[in-house]
Amino acid sequence: RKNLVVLSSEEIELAKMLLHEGQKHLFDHWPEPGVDDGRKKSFFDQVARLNSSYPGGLVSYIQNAKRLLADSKAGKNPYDGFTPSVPSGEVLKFGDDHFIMLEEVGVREARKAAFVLVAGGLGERLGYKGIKLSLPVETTTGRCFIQHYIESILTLQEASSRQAQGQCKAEIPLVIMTSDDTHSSTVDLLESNNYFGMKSTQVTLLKQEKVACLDDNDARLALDPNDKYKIQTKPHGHGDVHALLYSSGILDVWRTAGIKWVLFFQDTNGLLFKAIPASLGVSATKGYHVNSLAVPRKAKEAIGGITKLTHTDGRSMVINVEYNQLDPLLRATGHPDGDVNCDTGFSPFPGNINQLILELEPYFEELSKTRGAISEFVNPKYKDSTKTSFKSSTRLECMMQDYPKTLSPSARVGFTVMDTWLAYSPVKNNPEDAAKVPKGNPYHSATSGEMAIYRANSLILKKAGAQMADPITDVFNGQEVEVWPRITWSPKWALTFSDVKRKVEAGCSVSQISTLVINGQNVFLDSLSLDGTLIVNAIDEAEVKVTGSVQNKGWVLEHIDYKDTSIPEKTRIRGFGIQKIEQLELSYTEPGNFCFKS
Ligand code: UGB
Repeated sequence: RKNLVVLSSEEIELAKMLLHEGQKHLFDHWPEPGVDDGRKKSFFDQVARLNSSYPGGLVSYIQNAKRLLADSKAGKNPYDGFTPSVPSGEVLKFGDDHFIMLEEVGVREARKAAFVLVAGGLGERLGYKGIKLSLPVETTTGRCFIQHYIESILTLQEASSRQAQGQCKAEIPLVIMTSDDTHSSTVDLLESNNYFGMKSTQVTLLKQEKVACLDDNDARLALDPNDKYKIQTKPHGHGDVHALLYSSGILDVWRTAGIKWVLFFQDTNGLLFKAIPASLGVSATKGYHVNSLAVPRKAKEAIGGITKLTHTDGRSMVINVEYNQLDPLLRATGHPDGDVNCDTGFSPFPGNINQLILELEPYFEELSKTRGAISEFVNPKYKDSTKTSFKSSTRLECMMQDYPKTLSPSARVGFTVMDTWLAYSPVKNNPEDAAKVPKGNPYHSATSGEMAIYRANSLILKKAGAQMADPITDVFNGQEVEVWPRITWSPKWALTFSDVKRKVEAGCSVSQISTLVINGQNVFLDSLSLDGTLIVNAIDEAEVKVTGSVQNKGWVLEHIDYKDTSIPEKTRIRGFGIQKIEQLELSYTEPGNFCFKS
């Protein structure tokens, strides 16, 4: 007390709270009043921020930490008493009648949707220096992730408004959760590109705060090693998104505006929007309060598994169990081999891709009770088996997919499984780690992320009746991948399978060396034979039919080494660049009907 500067009443309350919660050490080194007063004030500014950004404030944080650290020390398993089993959900088959019906329902529902992108992570595993949203989804067009996401949402908005003729035009809101690590770069990227065509008022950025680090099992807050007036902080995880949405008041705004669905997604999955319409259709037709998108998952693959957990006391929930917990849980509950593939060649537990669709009303009701607090965990690295001290400070963490953990068993929690090739190909791993991934398991690298786009688009065209050449295999940055024709289209061209079918007429064929770029809403391919590179650009008011045979030397993939620092990082993390030798580029900038016949 003698060492305190002249404090405001709020600061005194904060100091008292810290002392009461066993944090006296934070002040032990403070010199007498008059020395470092400015820094002491900024210490309290930080404490006030940490206090207001955590549901229940720092008192709750410290108490939760004490409890979780004690459980961790005692080796308590969070899944004690729970038996895992394979839950049931919707398994969709791309392109069949049911899928097409669901896409139609999903597009209709989209006018009542809001999107939430969690983009506060730095992507340490990828090792890329910029924000991941700025990375190209593919390098044929160079369109980056945030551009692709925004254009997809805008297309959904248009399509949904068209379906609801006569009613007012939808404006789908987008929230982006950032962190100190990503906020300013995200703002710069959006502002310097005019929000990629979205109204700036449609986009809301919510910045998550980091949480205090913990030095020991008594949850004593850690001081920053470089600044004794600062508490060391680390990210709390993507689970923060729920508390932020709640505290920002935006959920209430959405309820008033008639929003019914909130769709959460991650920063680097270029395939995601191919799966959105049908999954939203599942939520609407099944009346799911929570719908987790999932893909078939190889046993032990580093993504969580959607699991039904039934407790001895009768509780049960359908929840994501992280891959490193699923295997031991299975072993402990009568499955001596743990997480293994079944006859299908995949684990029976579908893989969580962290894309959630929540119905707003029950979500809001739940958050009104919890204030968005999500079940947390702690992962201290102990110095030795006595578990009395840590190698370095730790902190509490939380994951957005743990939201259903607090729901009552009557909540309608389901999932939707889609083919991986259609729905999931994130960019998370750096080339060196990706090259070490066991054969047959996905690399989740920039290389595989880009190749997945070409494969999905090729397979979709094939399903629509085009004759697509088979892929070749090649090795980039030590990763063996299938190389399909480099097919890309802007979301405007096609969002659903029905869109593709309408625009690809009979008799089209594409050779393996080909590249096709479609930038335009009303471009129709009719008996097109492509062997080379074709780019078609058209304004919305131009209706263009492309037919005949297009042949040229095209664009080729050149191998490059990721260690070659003379090449931009965005390119070398893929292990290839594109050499543009020859192409046919068609551009239609005036309204009208056009036919190009080669
Ligand atoms: N993110 C934030 O916005 N804030 C944070 O503090 C941290 C992350 P990672 P992770 O798709 O394969 C998840 O780091 O957490 C954002 C699921 O938990 O890429 O290791 C970040 O910007 C796992 O079950 O993934 O694993 C990014 O957009 C599985 O589904 C997103 O959160 C796995 O993703 C995910 O962060 C997967």
